[in-house]
Amino acid sequence: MKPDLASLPRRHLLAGSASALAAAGLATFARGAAAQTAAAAPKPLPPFAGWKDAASMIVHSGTTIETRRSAFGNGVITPADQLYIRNNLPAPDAAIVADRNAWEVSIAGVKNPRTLTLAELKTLGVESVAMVLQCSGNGRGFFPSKPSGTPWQVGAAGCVMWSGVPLRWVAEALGGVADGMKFITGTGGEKLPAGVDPKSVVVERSVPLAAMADALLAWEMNGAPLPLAHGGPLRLIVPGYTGVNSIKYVKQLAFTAQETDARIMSHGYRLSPPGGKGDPSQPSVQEMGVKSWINTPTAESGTLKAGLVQVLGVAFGGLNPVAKVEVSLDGGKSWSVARFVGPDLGRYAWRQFALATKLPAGSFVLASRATDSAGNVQPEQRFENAGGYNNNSWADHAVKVTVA
Ligand SMILES: Nc1nc2c(c(=O)[nH]1)N[C@H]1C(S)=C(S)[C@@H](COP(=O)(O)O)O[C@H]1N2
Ligand SMILES: [Mo]
Repeated sequence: MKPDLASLPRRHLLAGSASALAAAGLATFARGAAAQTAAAAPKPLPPFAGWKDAASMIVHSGTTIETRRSAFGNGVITPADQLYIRNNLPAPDAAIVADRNAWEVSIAGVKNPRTLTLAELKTLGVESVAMVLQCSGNGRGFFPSKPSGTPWQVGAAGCVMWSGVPLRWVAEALGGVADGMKFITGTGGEKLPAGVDPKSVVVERSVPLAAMADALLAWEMNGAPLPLAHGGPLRLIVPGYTGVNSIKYVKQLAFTAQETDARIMSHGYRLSPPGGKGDPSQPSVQEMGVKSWINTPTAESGTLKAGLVQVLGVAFGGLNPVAKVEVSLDGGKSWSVARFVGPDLGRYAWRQFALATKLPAGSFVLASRATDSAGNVQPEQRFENAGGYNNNSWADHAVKVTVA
């Protein structure tokens, strides 16, 4: 059946931004969207991210900006101007992207350690990988315990096409990884505040050496030079791992025998029990788990018109490709397999999914549940932890909609 345009819910016909809706005089829609913002009056974008599409973003702070749930489109790749930003430290001065090719990264823990410019890196080769970049705390906003940290909903994530040189080619060009090295340790190029122990603030993370298989030193994002806000001129990309491991403005890349003792590694991003504090004895937040969520319709969609509805969302598996997505229209009592939409950009990318259904008048709790290729199923409940990390609960990501 070909849908009749006149019978389609209005969200298909209008830009979904609060400002566009307000301009169109649809106050009820705009109120729903405004309720999603952290504060009553939306905060402006900070200057270094002023080029973002303001209507698509929720500005939590000058260094934490998320994509609105209603702003995710149906193409696989998240446009740069809608991608979230998370900075632990103020971003470096824009001067570092004035002469990109002159950026230097020191490579250590190889047989022939040395410093390479971006121009030199570019001579070693190029590859592209589509990867979900997701903050470890994405979904923290759904923890009833209200852990400290940004209360991200779904939008501290995006699917990005990164281009750069595979890390293994860089290592090979420098004689190979030195003996006994077990980790890849990347260091961010921010200027550190004076008068504090650098280890307490530096953005420096270690991932297991196995992550080298698909890691890149990337200078392009979605086919354009990497913006400063996303780590330009050069960024370490670690597919399948949470965002914190993809070090922006990377100035040192070291193969190391131990994990870094930087605080962001030793105490930050640890799965500690509720009420506790992170310490090195607890598991580190590293590989991403299987996860999905619905982006259309959502609570922001307002009252839907009874009839044909397309339930749309995204699903990914972390280190494994996503194999299946099921959608429930009754809060998880029964499930139907959704269809994948668009091209498969590989195991680290997300898949868009769609389930066409007809909804009668009433209230519905829509949920999605993904399964990866290894058979891991997105859990109903979040794993409780003090930091509010790794929330892949399908129940937390369910949406209530009203149909009239
Ligand atoms: N140098 C550096 N790299 C960094 C960070 C940072 O503050 N500095 N933040 C990390 C975190 S916590 C996340 S979630 C991602 C965010 O990437 P984005 O801002 O490009 O979305 O970058 C990671 N890499
Ligand atoms: Mo993050």
